[in-house]
Amino acid sequence: MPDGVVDRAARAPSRAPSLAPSLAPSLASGLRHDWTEAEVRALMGLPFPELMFQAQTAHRTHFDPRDVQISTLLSIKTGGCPEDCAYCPQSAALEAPIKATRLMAVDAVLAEARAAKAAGASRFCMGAAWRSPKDHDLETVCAMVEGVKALGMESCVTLGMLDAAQAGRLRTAGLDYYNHNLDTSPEFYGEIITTRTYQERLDTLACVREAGINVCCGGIVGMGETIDDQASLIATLAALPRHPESVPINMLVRVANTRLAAAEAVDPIDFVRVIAAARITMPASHVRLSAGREGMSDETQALCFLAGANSIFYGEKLLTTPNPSENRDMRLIARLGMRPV
Ligand code: SAM
Ligand code: DTB
Ligand code: SF4
Repeated sequence: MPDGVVDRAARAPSRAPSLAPSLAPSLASGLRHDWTEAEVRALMGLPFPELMFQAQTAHRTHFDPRDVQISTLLSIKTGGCPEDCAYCPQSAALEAPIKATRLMAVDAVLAEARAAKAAGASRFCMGAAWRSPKDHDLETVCAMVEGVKALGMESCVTLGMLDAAQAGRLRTAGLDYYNHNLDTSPEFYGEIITTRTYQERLDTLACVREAGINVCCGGIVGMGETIDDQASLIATLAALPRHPESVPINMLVRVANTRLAAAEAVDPIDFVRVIAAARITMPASHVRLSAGREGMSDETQALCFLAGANSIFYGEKLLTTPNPSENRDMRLIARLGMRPV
């Protein structure tokens, strides 16, 4: 076994997560919800040309392969988070935590949204470093959602765990997407986060779904997980009662001070394989090439698009870490003969 690869057999077995029984798989869509980890693992092990062929075939059945959906992120409440996610620079558990800020004012957020729209973004995503939102903060976020909608942009928020009433409140405000990631496989999850369970994540996703909000849910590659874990994450996402409309695949940004600051770098080709597996198993979903692009070559990003990624985070900052400049992204999209949507 190569250095840095964790032996799953050596880990304690974890409880299989259960899905909300009220949400029956939608068979009418023709999409599969019964992908097994072994099947996804086999896909990821295909010769690269065959994997790319299957991914492109799946992509073209649902999308124009020239289109790249453009979302801009803003951290509306940074740092001081009570959770212990090993990858995250916003956890208060870090030895040298970043400075925590208060929730931004609505006007300041809308000024950023206007600038993002002018730069070419169609969706504005607002992130808060919370375990879950407090009611009075949720009201402020609802005002932000209403303001973003009034600009003619799609809205997305990621605020941590939600209950049914909170999800309903966001829906009433007009929220289009809620981002809440599974992050990794159920088996590896305990190595990364101890303050929130996998089942709690699935419960939040079920509340978002039942409220009628589109689901944005994906994970991170490069946290020391095995290829089996990567396949298990994709199989778990594809086994949700409805596929997330948006599937962000993040390459770990190794931030100083975090527990994963010294994680081994991901082989870009292996990363492309995960993108392709997401595309093949969730063919009607937008697959977002998310965090980690700043450290990627244009050629790696081009391979991700060929593997079926059709969305990016756009703008010079993600939440707290750098992202490629808008000029670099627009140059790349133009160079590939693709188009922002
Ligand atoms: N606090 C909320 C939560 O975790 O539910 C929302 C914000 S949180 C920063 C959103 C997602 O960003 C995480 O679930 C994780 O997948 C991703 N993320 C955070 N830090 C990252 C990093 N260093 N590299 C890659 N992805 C990261
Ligand atoms: C997602 O999957 N990736 C975004 C978004 N959803 C909220 C966040 C990436 C954060 C990267 C680290 C940072 O900038 O703090
Ligand atoms: Fe908090 Fe979200 Fe970061 Fe976890 S990922 S520490 S919940 S901000």
